[in-house]
Amino acid sequence: MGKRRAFSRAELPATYHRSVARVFSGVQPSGSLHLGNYLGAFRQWVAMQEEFDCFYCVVDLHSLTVEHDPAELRRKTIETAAGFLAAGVDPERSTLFVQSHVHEHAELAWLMESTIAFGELSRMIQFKEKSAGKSSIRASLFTYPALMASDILLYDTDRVPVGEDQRQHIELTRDAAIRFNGRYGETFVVPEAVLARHAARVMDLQQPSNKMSKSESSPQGTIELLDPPEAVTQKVRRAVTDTDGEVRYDPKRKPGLSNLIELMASVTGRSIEEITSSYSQYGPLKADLAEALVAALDPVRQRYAALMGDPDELAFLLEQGAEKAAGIASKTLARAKEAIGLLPPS
Ligand code: ATP
Ligand code: LTN
Repeated sequence: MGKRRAFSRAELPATYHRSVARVFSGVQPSGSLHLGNYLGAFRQWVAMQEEFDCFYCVVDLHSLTVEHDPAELRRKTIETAAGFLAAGVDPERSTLFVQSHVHEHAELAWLMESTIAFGELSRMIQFKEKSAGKSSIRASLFTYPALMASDILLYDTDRVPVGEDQRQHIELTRDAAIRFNGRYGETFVVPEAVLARHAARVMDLQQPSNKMSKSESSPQGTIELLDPPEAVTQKVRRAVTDTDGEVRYDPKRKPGLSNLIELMASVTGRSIEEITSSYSQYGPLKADLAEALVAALDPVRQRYAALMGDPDELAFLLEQGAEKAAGIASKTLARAKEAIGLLPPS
């Protein structure tokens, strides 16, 4: 075990000098953005820009963990970045960048793999779900949480806004940071997950026991961020509910209806109680929900179209973002390499 060393003030994690908390989050460019990404993640990202120093990342290296097509990955990376901006991320206030443009992510991931145990990785639910029934599983799917820990720790992150499905990965990141700091001296800020109050886990509208997801969901069960109003309305109208006809929030017994109620609460800001007491039938609830979703998603769709019409501007923003991100990441990586015992170059 390495000898503990005290850091001079200049070397301490940046949080010790900061008055504003730092936020980091990421989305994979692995498919079309959907309502779960929007309500579970993006809306929090946008709200947090008001108060915090935010870093939002298209985590393209994570998309290499499952089968992929290179040309499609490049296209999705641009589309996902446009999706962040369309959802309201403001590049004047937040730093927006692509993970592979900042090489420190992959490098710190190796140090994280050397901090996290095989047993810990084996317990990750996402690994179990994504590897189930597959004949060929990439090694990176297994070590993925080490890369995610690296993403977060590189920026001395205090808060990580994510959907419920990522909670376990953030816990592992915290454990890794605490272990590293304990073994090698104070190096990383220990981050916290921030979950949306409602809709932290948006379910598939056709199979309400499954999470709405880019890669796994049914097309009719997934509302895409860019779905036109008619598609949104139709998908909500056809959402699977149950036959007892009572408007009641009960995720165990009435998963389909409870999902719709949660969506309504998330998109309108009304409480679950207020919603359940104002409807006695499913039809009107679905109609109002469709209308509220269309109103929320319409401006996003329009901004997206404008952004995709100006690829040079988007490329410029990503380049600027990567430069700023690298400035911070390189310092944290140097600190971590030195702490773990790697000889600094002379
Ligand atoms: P994939 O299916 O490829 O794993 P995904 O749809 O789960 O993709 P991610 O890129 O993994 O999306 O997640 C981006 C962000 O959106 C994360 O913060 C994640 O927690 C959140 N998120 C994803 N799906 C949902 C959902 N159904 N409900 C709430 N939040 C979600
Ligand atoms: N693993 C996440 C995406 C992700 C992320 C991150 C989220 C990669 N790195 C860092 C927050 C912080 C997912 O699959 N949703």
